[in-house]
Amino acid sequence: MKILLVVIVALCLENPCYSQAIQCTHGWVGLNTKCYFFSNTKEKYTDASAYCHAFGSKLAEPISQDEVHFISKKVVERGHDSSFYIGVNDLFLEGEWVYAYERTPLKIHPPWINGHADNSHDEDCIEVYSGHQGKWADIPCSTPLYYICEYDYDAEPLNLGRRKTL
Ligand SMILES: [Ca+2]
Ligand SMILES: [Ca+2]
Repeated sequence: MKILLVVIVALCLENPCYSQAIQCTHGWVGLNTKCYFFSNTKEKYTDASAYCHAFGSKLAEPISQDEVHFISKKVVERGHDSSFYIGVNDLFLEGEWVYAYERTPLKIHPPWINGHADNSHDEDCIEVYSGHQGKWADIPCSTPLYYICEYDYDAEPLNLGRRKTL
């Protein structure tokens, strides 16, 4: 038993230990139990959301600072002037930012570029913007942007047909 443990530790030192890592679909990147897709095409918000759903995922709904930082870091890596949608909006009640799928208030403090959302042109969606260290701004939902999908490896599959009647 002791020898086995030593071997496992040795393998983990030699290569990153993947025993806890999750297997994401090719082209997706993982953080903890979630897998993320950063799109290469731009869509308006509703179409971006539909694309995520088509892949059994949803627009990213960061629920921890870890996830907020991870998303920001990846967006910054994409380079200058890249903006991405996530699944956060205040479409239903101005100034009340909620997760689009979960329909619950934000569990994190939004990293607004200017400290707050300004709703300057009826802006009810979020852009995560590479030009400001991946911080957030509110933006009209009709703007074509890149988008970030996520699925949780450990969670139940998304119930994307829940609005239909049986
Ligand atoms: Ca708004
Ligand atoms: Ca704004």
